[in-house]
Amino acid sequence: NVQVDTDSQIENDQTNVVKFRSDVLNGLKNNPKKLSSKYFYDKIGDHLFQEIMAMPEYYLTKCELDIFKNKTENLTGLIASENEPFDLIELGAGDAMKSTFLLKYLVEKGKDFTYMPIDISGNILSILNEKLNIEIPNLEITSLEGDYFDMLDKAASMSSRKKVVLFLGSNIGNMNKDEAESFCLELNKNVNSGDVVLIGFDLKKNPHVILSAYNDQSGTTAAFNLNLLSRINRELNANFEVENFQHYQTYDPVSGDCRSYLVSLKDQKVLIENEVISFKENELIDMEVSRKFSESGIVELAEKSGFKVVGEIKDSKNWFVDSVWE
Ligand code: AVI
Repeated sequence: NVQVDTDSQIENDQTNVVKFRSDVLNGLKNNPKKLSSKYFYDKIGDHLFQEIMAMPEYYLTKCELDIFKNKTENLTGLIASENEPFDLIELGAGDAMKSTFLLKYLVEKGKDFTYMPIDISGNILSILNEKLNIEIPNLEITSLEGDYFDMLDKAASMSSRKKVVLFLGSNIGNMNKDEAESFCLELNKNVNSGDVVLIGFDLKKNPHVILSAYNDQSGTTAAFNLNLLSRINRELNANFEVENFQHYQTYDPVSGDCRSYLVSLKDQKVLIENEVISFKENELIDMEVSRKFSESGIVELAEKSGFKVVGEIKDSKNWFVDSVWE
């Protein structure tokens, strides 16, 4: 059994590297050059993201934590008001720092539910499992390791109870408009009427507040972006000289798009395996979008993907919203 797991893990890693290589090479042949922020999260990237969440400028995590910690009763009223048993499925659960407050409350109130964290990382899931077993001994947990939609499918095949699906942290903001729409459409296909979806959105607000969250004094967001070049060096045998690139952040308060770029500081050539990629001085790599929403933008996204907004909870500053859809 162990052998089978190890073999399939190796196979998995190999498929991942092939996909990573082709995404990187295709993205760098684009005009403007582009890398996908989904690749920010290797071990070092995970660590840098933890540091970002702890920075004074990065308000998003604190706001959503305020909702889960201080508005738990409200939240429960929106997702589990009746006594019907349900599965609480969290997409990209990670360390479930915010949802743990909800889980504790639901168990205290004697709600009949199973927590189903979905994550691509089996390692993260086993750490989470251990942590929750200690913190909330009466919690029923079924961990699902893999792609969100494959695992939603698996969850549906395991039980026919009502589903409450959480997608927190403004992760939806890292998708462009089309990607967010197709993601929500796919989500819609994976739930039934009566099921509930709760999505965390970062709201438009004073543009200085938003820009500062991504243009921090400590340079952590810059390091987070530059780490992707180092990751490409490590995993794809490339030779980016990271000090020849500089982080540049923009925020457009009209569209709500907060974008990060890396600027090439000189004419340079980079070798990725046997391919040469040329950069002109000041040429950009488009790294990440973190979209900020208006209330009407959220309603529009819900309706375009076949959902209806049935409730919302904001943090005490009104900077972040957990929007509830059916
Ligand atoms: C994970 N995601 C919601 C973060 C965001 O705010 O877009 C990633 C991030 N990028 C820079 N800082 C944080």
